[in-house]
Amino acid sequence: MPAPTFLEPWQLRAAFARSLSDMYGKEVPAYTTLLDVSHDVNADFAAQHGADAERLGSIARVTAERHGAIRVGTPTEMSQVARIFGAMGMHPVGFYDLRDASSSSVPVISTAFRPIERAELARNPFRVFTSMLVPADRRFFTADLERRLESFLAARTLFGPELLALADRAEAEGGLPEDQAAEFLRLATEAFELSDEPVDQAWYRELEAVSAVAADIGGIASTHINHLTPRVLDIDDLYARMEARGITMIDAIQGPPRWEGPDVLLRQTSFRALAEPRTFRTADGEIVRDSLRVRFGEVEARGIALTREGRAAYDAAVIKIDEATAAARADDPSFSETQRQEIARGVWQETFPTTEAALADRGLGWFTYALAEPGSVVEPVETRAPAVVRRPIVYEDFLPRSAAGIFQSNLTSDGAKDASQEGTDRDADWMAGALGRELNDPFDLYADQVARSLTGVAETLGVDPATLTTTTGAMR
Ligand code: OOG
Ligand code: NI
Repeated sequence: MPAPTFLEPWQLRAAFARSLSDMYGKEVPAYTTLLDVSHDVNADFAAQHGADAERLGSIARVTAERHGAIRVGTPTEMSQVARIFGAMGMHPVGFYDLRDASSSSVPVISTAFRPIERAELARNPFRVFTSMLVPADRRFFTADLERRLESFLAARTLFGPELLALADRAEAEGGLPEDQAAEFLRLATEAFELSDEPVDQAWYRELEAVSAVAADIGGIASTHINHLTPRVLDIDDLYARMEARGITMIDAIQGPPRWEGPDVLLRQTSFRALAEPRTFRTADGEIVRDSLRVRFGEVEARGIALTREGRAAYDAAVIKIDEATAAARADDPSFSETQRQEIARGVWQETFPTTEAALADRGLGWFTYALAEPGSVVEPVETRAPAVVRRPIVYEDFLPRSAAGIFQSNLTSDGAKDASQEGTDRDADWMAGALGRELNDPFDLYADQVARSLTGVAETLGVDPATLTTTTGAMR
């Protein structure tokens, strides 16, 4: 008998992303439509733009690329999620506080699990945006509701001991033999299926009055994948094609506007949550059929990762757009999304340069440097050393404001938020404590990638890395 194959973390990650996608496609048929349309958009874009289309990732990577979103209730559940994703070579990156980023009631803080090494990202970039409830936050929950919520959450088991034991083994041993890998993947996928256990109607509705997100997380005894997001190379084209198919998208594309310069960070949009049949247990113990709108379809286009300076410019631009939009809306009640996009494009033109070279020169975007391979198609770069090519780093993370927009646009109600109450402090250190692991800073990861690329090239050429960056020579 041949020795059983051993699956490494990246193989577990790739297999899990596929398995989750298959499961979600069966549960949410509109997701399959979204995948079909995404494929068409990417194929057409690649045909039109040739090698340029692959500047921010090979077609193979982009086609397979997904991010998922999940939501849990407690630090214990969060640390278990970290073990399961740890087995797949996915590490927590970034801290997002959505409590303030949204005008609706979104009482969660989040991180994203993803591969952090360049080579690992290239093998499979699967990432999962993971949110956890903050029941102690008095703006959302009274002391009494917090106590009942905590006891409900403490009584449930989202991830069984067998799944966690396999996860720990995979992490300790750098993978799993084939048969155990299959079992691990089966159990991990099952943990994120929608349960048909009856939902306690009174409990669910009580939480929903406070926050639809709180009800989704703490109103049921299981969890589920909330959405699975494919990546497209032209999100405006995708938006138009989905609407043409009769699928109503949310009003706006979140994030940067469409414009003539390089795409930065992340643009996202979604279709509204669908009513899915669910069973409920009423207060008299009767089982009734009803529906819940919790899961939706999201799609995204990724651009160049921004440095801290670039990100500050982005954040300032977003505030400017908001202020200009609010002023215009006050003057004209029929102010439209198209007009908002025009304002946004104007602000973008004032904020960001229209070329990659200028983004690099001004220290706004992250780029890696490599030796040009003889005979390869060298993209135009303006580094000092003629043999060196500069490539943009794709943004691998999320945007708190867009995430809040995605949450918010899919809520059935705004819920209730008492702004007069003091919020509960939660920060990256607190999240690291809940996870029981180091929380990576996204900026550090990008900076590291740049530094390593520069050192590698400089060593080969026998020069100082600072001479390799931009025409102005500034090393960022
Ligand atoms: C997460 C919403 C945020 C994104 O892509 O920004 C998100 C959720 O709905 O659980 O997925
Ligand atoms: Ni998402």
